[in-house]
Amino acid sequence: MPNIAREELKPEESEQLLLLPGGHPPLWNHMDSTGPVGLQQREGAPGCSQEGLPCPSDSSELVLACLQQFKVTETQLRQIQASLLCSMEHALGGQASPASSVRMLPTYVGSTPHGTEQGDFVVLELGATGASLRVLWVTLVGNEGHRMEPRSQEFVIPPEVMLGPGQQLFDFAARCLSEFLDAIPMDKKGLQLGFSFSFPCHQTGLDRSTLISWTKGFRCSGVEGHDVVQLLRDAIKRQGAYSIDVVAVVNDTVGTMMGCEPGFGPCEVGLVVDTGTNACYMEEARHVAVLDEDRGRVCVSVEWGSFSDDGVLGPVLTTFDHALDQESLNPGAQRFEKMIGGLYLGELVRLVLAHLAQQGVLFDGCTSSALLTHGSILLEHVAEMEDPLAGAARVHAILQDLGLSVGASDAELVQYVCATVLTRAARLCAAALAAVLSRLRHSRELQMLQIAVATGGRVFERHPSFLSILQETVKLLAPECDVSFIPSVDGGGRGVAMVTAVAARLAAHRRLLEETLAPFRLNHEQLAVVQAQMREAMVKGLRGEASSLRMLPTYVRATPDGTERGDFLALDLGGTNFRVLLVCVTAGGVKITSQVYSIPEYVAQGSGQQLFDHIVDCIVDFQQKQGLSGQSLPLGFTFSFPCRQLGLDQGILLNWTKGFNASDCEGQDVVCLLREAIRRRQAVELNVVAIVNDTVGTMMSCGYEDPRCEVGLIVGTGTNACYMEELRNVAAVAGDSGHMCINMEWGAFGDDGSLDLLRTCFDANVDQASINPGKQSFEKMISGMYLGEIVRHILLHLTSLGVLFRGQQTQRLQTRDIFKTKFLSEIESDSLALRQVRAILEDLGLPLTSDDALMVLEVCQAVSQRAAQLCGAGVAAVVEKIRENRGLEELTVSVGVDGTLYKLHPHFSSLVAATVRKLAPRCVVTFLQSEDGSGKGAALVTAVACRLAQTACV
Ligand code: 0WK
Ligand code: BGC
Ligand code: BGC
Repeated sequence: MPNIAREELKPEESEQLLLLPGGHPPLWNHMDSTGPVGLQQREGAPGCSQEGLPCPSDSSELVLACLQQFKVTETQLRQIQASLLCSMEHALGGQASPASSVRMLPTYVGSTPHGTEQGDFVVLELGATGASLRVLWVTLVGNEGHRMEPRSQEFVIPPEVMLGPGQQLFDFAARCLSEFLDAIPMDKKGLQLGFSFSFPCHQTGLDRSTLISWTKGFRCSGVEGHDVVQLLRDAIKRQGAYSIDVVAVVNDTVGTMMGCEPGFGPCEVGLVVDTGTNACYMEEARHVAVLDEDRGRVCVSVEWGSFSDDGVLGPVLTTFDHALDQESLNPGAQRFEKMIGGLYLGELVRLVLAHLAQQGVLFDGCTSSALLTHGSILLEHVAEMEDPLAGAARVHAILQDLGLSVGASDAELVQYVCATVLTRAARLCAAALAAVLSRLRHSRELQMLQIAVATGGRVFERHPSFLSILQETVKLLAPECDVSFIPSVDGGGRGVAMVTAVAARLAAHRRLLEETLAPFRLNHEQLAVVQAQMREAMVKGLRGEASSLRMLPTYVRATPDGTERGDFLALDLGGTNFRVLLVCVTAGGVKITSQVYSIPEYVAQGSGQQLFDHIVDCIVDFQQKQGLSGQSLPLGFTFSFPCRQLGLDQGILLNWTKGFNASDCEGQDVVCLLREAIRRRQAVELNVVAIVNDTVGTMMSCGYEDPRCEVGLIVGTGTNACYMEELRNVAAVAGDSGHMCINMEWGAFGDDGSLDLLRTCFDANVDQASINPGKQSFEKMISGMYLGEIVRHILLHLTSLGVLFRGQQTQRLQTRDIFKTKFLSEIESDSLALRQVRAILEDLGLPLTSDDALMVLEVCQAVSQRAAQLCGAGVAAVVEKIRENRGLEELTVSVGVDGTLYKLHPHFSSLVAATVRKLAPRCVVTFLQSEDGSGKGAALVTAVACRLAQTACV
């Protein structure tokens, strides 16, 4: 090798040169003052620039000047490392990054392989190795099994396919797939394919990936901006030879990382230097802004090929790099890749050789059309020529094939050029890798990082010096990282199969999830049937015929007209809380003072006497606190259970619901039970004037503000509705004019089996476990007391299928009522990120992954959506009945609503309204959320009764 006189270099430069790692001869040491040994005087030849061949000393200057450009100093490498690291963190933060930045693309690969993956997978590799694609059949045998060698076949991609219409490229790929599979003597049913697509893509799932831009030698039309998995699926369908399920798309760096030999791993960085170059690594998910994750890691494809921060790259870009870029398919793009990728190294060498030949330094100043032809020197040529042993001979052979006559010193100089270009590529790649390693150490808050890097690509395979220079330079730039480089054994095919296995498992889980939730996804037809069945049951119930809807007259004939006045006591029993209220109705409005009291389960399920004595105790306590003791105010009793009312103050309890089961009450007049309890508690005067259902109380309470409010709806612990029916339609009450508020008790809708088509096994589980099996069917599909339990049973089922929580059934999840309905409202709230969903579930002691959290969210959404839609179908039946009762083309009506589920669930109310709009398009329905609960309504009913009683006395 020629050597260059030392005095030419700046002190720090010479110092650095000497430091060149790995014992590789520093480029210039061999250059003596006379320049490369071979640069002696040369005679003219055709195509040669005879005149003014440089004298030996000039030619070494020329060589030095030419190759000097490829020298990247340690300072420059550190600047590139720092700028690349900055660009990585910028892109991770989700800040819009200029095209010249790295892309940091999440790959949806959340864990390195845990070796349990098993099965046969087809892998299609496109783009990693330039003008060829490879198909592999990979058999994964899990931890135990003996490793099976993948079968593979390589297909050369014709240039016109690499530059033609995208459909042609994908059809070509599908044809290669079939040709490969035709030769495989295996069972080819249920084939699952992993697509290794080595180009920058925005992934939105393991099997959804949109191509950002072509790189390397590809530029097919109609693909950028499209989902390449769909394009492949369409091509396979067009090919029609095999039904192949494309379950995962993977960047080649990810395949390389995932294919890391178990004994060495896990590798958490994948580095590819083949035609192109790129790396991926396992980043902390919380640092990837586009993912709303706070736990675990996710593999990020850096796409450092697009790094070209002019500030730091400008100084190292040579005239040859600019020339290469100008003649490339994508000028201005992938500048960093074009200094490292195997597709470009050969071209850089060609450009340098052509330049040196034209300068008369090489080949006697002779060039050849082949030497001047783009792409005539390939990566493998550089590898062969650079080979320290056989290289010189190969130089002669290869360059003679290019029509050049190679002098003795030419060969050495050519090898020099190859080594120079390659060394720079390796050092730049090292700077980039050092940036990734620094990022990893930083994101894991480690002093020292010990890491395994999986390497893949023909530059590694063919240029052994590439790895050693890379290693040395990484040690220089990232001394706090202890890096072991693990060559990938099969170019990442196995790694892609690993990801495919994980994707296949997740896809199978998703299918099982969809199958499980499908019965909860009610379509318009099904909801219209529910509406029609409810309508029919309403009519039958009003006629007193057998119906699951009791349609109980409430003896409330009018909504308030605003003339009500006075102070009233009100009780509100049957919801989440038992409340005692003082309601003062004045011209200026209604003032409410209330106190919440609990009804312990042992009281709710104890004796009736105990329950009503507890109620009177609360009233007395309230009166004392409000200074009302001894006053006998008219009292309105909101009793939220099915009662057959014989009058405003007579209500026979038909059956308990919602977890109440006090004895000796069913079949009794609950007003009497209350009065007896009052009597038992001497010295208490209470005038029970009215008993109302909470739906009626809610309708009245909202009707006080909006006279069009003629429907009351409760969706809380239980569910029910009432509405103002034409008296003529109420068989149980005499009279043909005027209205009567009907308590539908729609909770029992379907108890006659009319909802069985919609009932799922999970509904049956919940019903079986309830204290009133076979009762309140509609309620048990809608209301807050049951939705959490339905979700819990679905989660148990999915866990038993291995879809959730890795199939581990936990004691907690088998505990009744452990999954509160309020969790649905919390989990489904838009403001909650998945991580908070996970926090709720972890509090339940559920060991879950982020996929689990996502699935639990979908289960909650399916259960609450069905509940809201069924509720909407019920309201649609009611408002349509009122519209038809009044023979109106269009009805404008308001619905007073109360209940924790309706009020707190983030989407329930809007889903109900949307369902009503679809099923009752001729009704304009306004939903009024009751602010004061039905206690106020009960007081207003009492006030109306008192007003009517007074006018009756007058
Ligand atoms: C508040 C009403 C009450 C009704 C309750 C229903 O004042 O009468 O029973 O809403 O909602 P829950 O408390 O069952 O969620
Ligand atoms: C692509 C990367 C790929 C790399 C190595 C680059 O051109 O943009 O996605 O990983 O080549 O094949
Ligand atoms: C009761 C109804 C009540 C509803 C809402 C149901 O369980 O049967 O009377 O209106 O819950 O609280």
